[in-house]
Amino acid sequence: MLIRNKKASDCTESEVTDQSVYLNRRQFMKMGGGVALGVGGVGHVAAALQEGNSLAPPASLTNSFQNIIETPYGSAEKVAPFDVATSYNNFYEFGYGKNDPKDKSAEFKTTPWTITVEGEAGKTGVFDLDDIIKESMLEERIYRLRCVEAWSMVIPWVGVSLGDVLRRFEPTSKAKYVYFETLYDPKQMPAQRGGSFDWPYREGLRIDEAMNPLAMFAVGMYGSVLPNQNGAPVRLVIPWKYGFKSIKSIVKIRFVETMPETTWSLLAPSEYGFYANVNPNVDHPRWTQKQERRLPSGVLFPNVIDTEMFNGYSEEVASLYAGMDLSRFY
Ligand SMILES: Nc1nc2c(c(=O)[nH]1)N[C@H]1C(S)=C(S)[C@@H](COP(=O)(O)O)O[C@H]1N2
Ligand SMILES: [Mo]
Repeated sequence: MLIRNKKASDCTESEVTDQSVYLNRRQFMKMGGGVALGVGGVGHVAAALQEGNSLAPPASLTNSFQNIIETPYGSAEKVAPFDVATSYNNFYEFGYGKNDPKDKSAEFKTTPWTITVEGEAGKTGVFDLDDIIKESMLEERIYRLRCVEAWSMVIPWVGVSLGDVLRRFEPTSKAKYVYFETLYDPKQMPAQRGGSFDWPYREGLRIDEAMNPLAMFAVGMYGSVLPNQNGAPVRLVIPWKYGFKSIKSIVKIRFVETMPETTWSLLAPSEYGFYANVNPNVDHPRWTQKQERRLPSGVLFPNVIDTEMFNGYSEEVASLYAGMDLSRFY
């Protein structure tokens, strides 16, 4: 995003998708999973879902993925087609182009996967991801994802509340922030072999932000496991913040007393802050944040909409920032 900011006109034709694919997954499921749907267009949805579902969860989680709980989150939203959500990505470890993550992550190995938990917590150590997840019921939550580059999409995530996971490690009263790190493995992640990034990718949240019920520890999307390009096997989804806070392929969680350094704020502190709350009233120094391209969009169908404060989640999160000057703490 530091490198280039796509304009609406830069979109590829493949992103211009038939209106029918906007059909919400739950509406689709309620209509009978495709059985009774011979009409034109709906097949696209079935195909997208099948493609999404072709990624099998590990055996230990098969049962969890077969019993995903529906939640009220985003039930009225029009979900992005699976193809768009999995081919227009930011995952700089695999390259800076929007197609690079999909094209270059096919061989990425995500099992087994462990997460190291450190710092101000009662329970620290190395934990197997399957063991962390097995203890909770998986939920589906449909959230808007708003990138700082001024595009957005609606994605049906599968996962659990981040707070529920973090509480199990018993953070101490000194845990004022929580820091996350992505895998560093230049053999598997080609862009880590060079470039201007100080790898690994790092992110962080204030502890009360992390404990907010909206914050998600996601292990899937579109009803099955995360595709590699979307941050397999586990990522954050923080829907009221710019997308770069939603760190992918997490291997480390550290509870800390002071605000941690984060990748984008280290690289360009005047452009990307620690908080990074979606805010139409605070422009990026090089472009406006008042509007966004809701994907899929393209030349014939730009689909530009107004950006909402906290990405439309004010009711849930505004109180976290009471009294703070959000133009200063951007
Ligand atoms: N490790 C890592 N996490 C990352 C990124 C990245 O480059 N590396 N990009 C971020 C950005 S800028 C966005 S917008 C989202 C994109 O998520 P998606 O590709 O699943 O839509 O992932 C975020 N998480
Ligand atoms: Mo982003």
